[in-house]
Amino acid sequence: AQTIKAWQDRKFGMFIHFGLYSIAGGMWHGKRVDNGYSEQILANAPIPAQAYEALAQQFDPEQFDPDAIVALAKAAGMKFIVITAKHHDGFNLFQTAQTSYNSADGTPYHRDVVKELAEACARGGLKFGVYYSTIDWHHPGGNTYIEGNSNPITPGQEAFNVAQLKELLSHYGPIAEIWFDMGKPTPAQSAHFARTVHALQPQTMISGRVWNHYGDFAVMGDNAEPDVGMELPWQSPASMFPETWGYRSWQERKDLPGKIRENITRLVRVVSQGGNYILNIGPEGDGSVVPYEAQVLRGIGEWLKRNGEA
Ligand code: FUL
Repeated sequence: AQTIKAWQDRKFGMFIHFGLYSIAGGMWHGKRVDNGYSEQILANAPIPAQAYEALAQQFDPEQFDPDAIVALAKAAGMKFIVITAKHHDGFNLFQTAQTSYNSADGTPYHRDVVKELAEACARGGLKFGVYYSTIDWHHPGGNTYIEGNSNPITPGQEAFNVAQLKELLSHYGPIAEIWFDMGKPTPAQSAHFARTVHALQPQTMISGRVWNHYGDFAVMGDNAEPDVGMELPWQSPASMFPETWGYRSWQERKDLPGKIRENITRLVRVVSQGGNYILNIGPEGDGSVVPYEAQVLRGIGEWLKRNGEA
């Protein structure tokens, strides 16, 4: 079982935002959607629910290579990976009995992405975690994207989430951390989610975005760092371009050396204050890692090696 110290000592990890939105890549009907994050394009475009769901029929990421992603994370000096098991759109990257809207049962890919990455992490010696949105724009009777990200969670949705949490904590080996995100649970709901996780895996670190003080670690705002000393273990979630976490085909990716330096600086600043730094990649719809993002990661890893880490 991991200790909190072991979690803190990992310091640097990879976040992966990947899902149906990666296929859209920040474009809808040939137009750039530039308001909001591209992983939330369903809400931002907005895209009619049925048209968005139809993206599942195009989900066939042949270039998604879990072992290569693990190797890349290791080359960067990262010690863990967290992937979006379910984002706000409600599409699942794992086989779940709760809905066929998942990569294994509802797409031509027919594969459990979470499982394959979990196994690759185990093979490569990295810790594995999942991002899990407690709101779900696909859930019947749940929150709709018109309402936004921070809505009450209906009792039906609470039950659905708890059933999925049981699956995630039972079928994928040790889950180092679960990155709950968004939604506006009641204290009883936050407690229910946390209890469900810890009943199955007491060592799993729960993110503060389960809310109501049920988290094991604090998550800073997106791309933010604390300005006061922290009591809880904490993590700073970072994207290379703050405009998005999910793949955006038209993102300008310039000044690679500057981007590498910027991320080394952020990493060192976060780690020197006792935090841990989770840096995101947003693979393309076919599962390939954006070359620029891979180069940034390799650049950080080279610097860490030259400076005696990793
Ligand atoms: C946010 C989410 O709403 C974003 O889409 C993204 O997942 C980020 C890491 O957390 O709050």
